[in-house]
Amino acid sequence: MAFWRSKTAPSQPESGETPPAEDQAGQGGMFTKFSSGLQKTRRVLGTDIRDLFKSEGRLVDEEFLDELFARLIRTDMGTGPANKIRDEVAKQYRGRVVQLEEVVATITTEIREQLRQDHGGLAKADSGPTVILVVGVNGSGKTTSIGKLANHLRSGGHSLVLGAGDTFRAAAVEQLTIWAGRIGCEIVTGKSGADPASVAFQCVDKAMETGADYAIIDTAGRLQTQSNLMQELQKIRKVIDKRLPGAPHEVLLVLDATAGQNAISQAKGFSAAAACTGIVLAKLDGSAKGGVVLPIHEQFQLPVKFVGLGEGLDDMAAFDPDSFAEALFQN
Ligand SMILES: Nc1nc2c(ncn2[C@@H]2O[C@H](COP(=O)(O)OP(=O)(O)OP(=O)(O)O)[C@@H](O)[C@H]2O)c(=O)[nH]1
Ligand SMILES: [Mg+2]
Repeated sequence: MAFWRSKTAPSQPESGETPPAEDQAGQGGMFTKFSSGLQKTRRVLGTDIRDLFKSEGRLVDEEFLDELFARLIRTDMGTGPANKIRDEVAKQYRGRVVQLEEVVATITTEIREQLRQDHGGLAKADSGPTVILVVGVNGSGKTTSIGKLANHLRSGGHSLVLGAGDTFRAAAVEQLTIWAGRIGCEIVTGKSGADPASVAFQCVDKAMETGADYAIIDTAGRLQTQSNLMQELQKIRKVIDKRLPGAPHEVLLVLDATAGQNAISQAKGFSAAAACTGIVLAKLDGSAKGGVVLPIHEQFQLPVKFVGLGEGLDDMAAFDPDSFAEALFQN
């Protein structure tokens, strides 16, 4: 799994299977991308932790451990993950004078361990189109993330159909139509106010008819507490499954990283109602609360599949725990 780099979408679909761009890009690119995306979080975490040390090192005692804990919490990683890091630092260094680098190395390893996940990549249907449903609260970054994901898949030579399932706002359909035009892929839209489930059905239908590799369906933003709208998601799922049994293969929950701990209550509601299979953490670049990846991972057992690192079509990366952990402390 690796960061993907921009490639202009071909005007004609490439014939045959080309490995996705993410498989072709190097680790170095991914690290750079993460590193710039995590600038704000790093500013909080890196600076704060550096402040704990004097040039001659620092004795690891209760006071130091408490100060370390308080600084970790500021990144919105929550008490569970921060306590585990505190305990690990205590276990290794209590009563010793340590240097900054030693503690940072321990924290990085601990974060990496906590984020270890088995399956970060996108699911793939055994046959027929892979259907991806994208859900989340208002403004979390759903439509933009779909644009980025579609661009990535298209750049890898895949054919796809987008479904403008947010029929609530005309601007939403317009936004996705512009992305589709730029990327060079099909889009299915419904009339304003049309049943989003019918747009989802038609999108899957179109993907099957045209032999597309992927169908990606946008939905209107909703709150996890709006039970009628959450039921609507269930209806969308049901209708998709009716057209293509077993679909959707992925239900991606887009969370706004700037929401920090609030993103957790969102994830709770959505993962129960919409049977989410993975998370896209958007706007990590604009957030000083990137530590929220840890509790999300800890509490939901849902893999963080992608992170949004800007507003452009190329500003997305497949989530990689190693790069994430290292980028948090890079100067
Ligand atoms: N900096 C930054 N901005 C982002 C990112 N992803 C989305 N945005 C911005 O966030 C705003 C909302 O993004 P949308 O994609 O429209 O969000 P949405 O979830 O589709 O919104 P609704 O359809 O209204 O619910 C836009 O201004 C995007 O440009 C990201 O990764 N980084
Ligand atoms: Mg939208």
